[in-house]
Amino acid sequence: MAIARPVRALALAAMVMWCFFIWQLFKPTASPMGPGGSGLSTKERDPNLDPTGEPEGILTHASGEYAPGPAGTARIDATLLALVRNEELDGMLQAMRDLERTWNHKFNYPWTFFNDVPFSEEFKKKTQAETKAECKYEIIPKEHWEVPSWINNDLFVESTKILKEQKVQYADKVSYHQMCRWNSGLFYKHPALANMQYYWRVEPNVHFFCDVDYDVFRYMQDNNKTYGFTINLYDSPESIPTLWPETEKFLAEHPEHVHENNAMNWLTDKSRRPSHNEKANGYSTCHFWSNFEIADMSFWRSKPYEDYFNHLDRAGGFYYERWGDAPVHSIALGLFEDKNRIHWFRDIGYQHIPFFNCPNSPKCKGCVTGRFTDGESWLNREDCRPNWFKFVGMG
Ligand SMILES: Nc1nc2c(ncn2[C@@H]2O[C@H](COP(=O)(O)OP(=O)(O)OP(=O)(O)O)[C@@H](O)[C@H]2O)c(=O)[nH]1
Ligand SMILES: [Mg+2]
Repeated sequence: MAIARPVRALALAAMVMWCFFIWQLFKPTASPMGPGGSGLSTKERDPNLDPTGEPEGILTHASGEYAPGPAGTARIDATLLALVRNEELDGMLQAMRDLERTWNHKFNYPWTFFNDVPFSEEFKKKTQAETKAECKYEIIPKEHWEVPSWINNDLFVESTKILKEQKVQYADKVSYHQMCRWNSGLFYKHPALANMQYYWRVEPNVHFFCDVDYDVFRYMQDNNKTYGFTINLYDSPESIPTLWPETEKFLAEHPEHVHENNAMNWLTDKSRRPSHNEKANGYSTCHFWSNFEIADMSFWRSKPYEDYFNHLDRAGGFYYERWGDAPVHSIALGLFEDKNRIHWFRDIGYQHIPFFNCPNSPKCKGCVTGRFTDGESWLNREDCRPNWFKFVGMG
């Protein structure tokens, strides 16, 4: 029986609408980066969409020399490192499972866990059960964790009220300030790390998606890298209004610390997000998202960084504002290190809610290639990688 033409047209229109609807649901989220912040500008292509393999340079692949225990000879002085609370055990186990599956079961680098209170027996037993590698459980010395003597408590309470009004997250949680300060300038002074040079920072609940078959610590050492990141973001300027002005004061006192091949233009860019630069008084707010870090502690232990951290610490902004270890580390690296020694680990698939680094590689499972966030679309504006690529490159 023939179907009337209007009915056919209607069916066709319905089919087109249905296809459009399905496409909208499943299309990959493009990574975002236009100046107004609503998606990639037409000139910018997300490099995560390009096929990604192992990095160039000297690589050491897994071998029998990485067997667990003292027999392993190929490992260098490096550790996986996590500051974590007993209550976060499940999230830690999940993060460990991901990293052991994709990387560490091949290399068996030790894990070092840090806490401001003793780890529970359950925490120790269950984390050790996730790995063949050695696990160490360390308490942070009081003098590294306590609020420093020069912080005025009344001023702190007043300041947090203002930060809260400006919607700065966690501003009134003392422990959050303590954590940021410890991660900025104290973790690498812990006696348990005295013989360690490199670390890979891991937080509870993060995800790793891609198999990595080379020793990332030896990659850092053999290719002269100081710091590796996966995600590069804008910060909330309200949390750091005087961080850049304090940095400028420090630079006036110590111009000798600035590296000739620095990333100053990435730190001070104004063109992409002018309002952030303005509110942060000259700092773009671009930073390496430090819940993921693979780095050489020699940099944190160097005189330029020691001087810089002490200056910031005395200025009080870890408490009177909410300076995070991410902008502090990033500003220091951008000023005092050769920018060619900073590496984008584009091949390490990673997620800390709500952002991803998800490369185009058959070695990755469980993340959508090129997806930057699975949260609200405005979060796409927070991606600062295009500036890093523009001013420094993708090495
Ligand atoms: N032992 C201990 N660990 C802490 C404390 N505060 C934070 N941490 C750890 O420090 C890391 C960063 O803290 P988060 O609360 O995740 O901070 P964040 O990543 O900025 O915030 P989210 O976006 O909520 O994850 C995590 O590994 C926490 O487990 C604390 O008071 N004690
Ligand atoms: Mg976190």
